[in-house]
Amino acid sequence: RTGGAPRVVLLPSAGMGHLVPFGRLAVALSSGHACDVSVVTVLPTVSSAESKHLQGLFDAFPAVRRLDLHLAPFDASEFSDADPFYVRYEAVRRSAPLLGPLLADADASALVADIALASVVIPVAKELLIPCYIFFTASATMFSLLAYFPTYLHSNAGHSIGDVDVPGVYRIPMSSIPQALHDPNNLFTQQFVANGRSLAEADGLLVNTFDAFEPEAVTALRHGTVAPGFPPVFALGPLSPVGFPAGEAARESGNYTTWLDAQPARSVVYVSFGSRKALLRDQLSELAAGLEASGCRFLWVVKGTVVDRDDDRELRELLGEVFLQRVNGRALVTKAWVEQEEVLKHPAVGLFISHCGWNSVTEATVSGVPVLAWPRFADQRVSAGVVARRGLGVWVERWSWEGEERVVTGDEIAEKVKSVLADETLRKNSTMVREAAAAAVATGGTSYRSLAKFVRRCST
Ligand code: BUP
Repeated sequence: RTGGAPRVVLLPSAGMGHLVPFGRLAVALSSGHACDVSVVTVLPTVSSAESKHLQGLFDAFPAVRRLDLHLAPFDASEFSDADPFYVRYEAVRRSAPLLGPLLADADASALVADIALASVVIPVAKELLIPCYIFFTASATMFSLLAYFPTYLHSNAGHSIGDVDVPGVYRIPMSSIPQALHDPNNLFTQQFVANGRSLAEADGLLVNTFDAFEPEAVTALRHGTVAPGFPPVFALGPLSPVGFPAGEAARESGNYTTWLDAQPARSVVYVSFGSRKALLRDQLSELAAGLEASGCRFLWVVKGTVVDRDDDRELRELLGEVFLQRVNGRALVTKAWVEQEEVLKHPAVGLFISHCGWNSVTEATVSGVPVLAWPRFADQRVSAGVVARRGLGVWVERWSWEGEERVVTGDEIAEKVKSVLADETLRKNSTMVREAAAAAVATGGTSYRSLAKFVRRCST
């Protein structure tokens, strides 16, 4: 090695929920801590949103290098029923041996890999004597579940999954355990367990959270209470939104910024269920009815299908021309990508109806916008629990999640939206969360120190 700045290679996996925080980490390390950063771009990308996001990152931050990894041929037919993202994780996992030459060429002093790839990537890095760090892009609470899950399964052998009491953290109710984990044969469960088992072999673990937001989980992970022999844990969030030039996204969605500028302060309900899952038709209609009946202004990012590349059905077909005309003016409904970090920072936005993807939660902590949590699948109920526990938002636990038949009615949604938007205590609490998030990343704050400590370790 030639010395100088640490050469850190970042290896994200698929899905905007993973790519976005990796991009933020790349910028924090490169611009904020003078590291020499490369980001592995796994080709082909899954969706146009991913390609655009990566291109935006490399264009805006030319110091961040791009390393292309072409996936090895992969027969996906055995996983025809699985979620396309889990299949993608599997494809990247099976291409892990191709990483060796890439890391050697980059003369990497550290690899930071996505949690979805942990168990296959750690051995590759070890063989090259490159320290391997694992970045968990969801909550520390979910991370603690992942770390404890292999032990739980062992002690629970022969029984179906129940509440999981994570040592040192708290009891995660059965109803909040991601749907896939109830099935031991699910592809995701197999990856989850393998990755959980491998964590002790990593050189360190990075989490996009901050101590004051998830004190139980961060402390228990750090102290090895969740699982023994744990490597150091760096809680370095909320990673700052990077703010690529919004150009194309803004054009595509009919210039939502201009519309927001024209709305009164804190009057707009921003609605987004993330980039991955569409609501079922019946629920979509009730949500539309509820938003309309609430009488509130709203900006709604609608998803029609699972992977946005295929997301070409017209809004009219999804929601009906008549609805769109009725709400025209007081609402902006779009199927295009919006720059959510900008939306949440806009003074007109007063409430965020969110699926509680972890990035959305961290962005809400940065902006201090109160959340009406409506988790839909995966780790989102665990995240909604954190949101409610810390007073960033409200979670109506009985509202349905994927796989449940019950449809939440428009009337119920309308009542809740009105009351939460008017809730002054909630607004005060969410402001306090915003202040705590800002303090964590400010010079000398807990997350600031964690990131600096991580960089020091990469330098040695
Ligand atoms: Br949709 C959408 N604009 O229009 P999450 C999302 N985002 O900027 P998810 C936009 O994508 P997983 C849009 O700000 C967040 O950073 C949003 O990540 C951004 O949820 C990211 O919130 C979405 O973690 O991913 O997409 O469901 O479930 O994998 O966490």
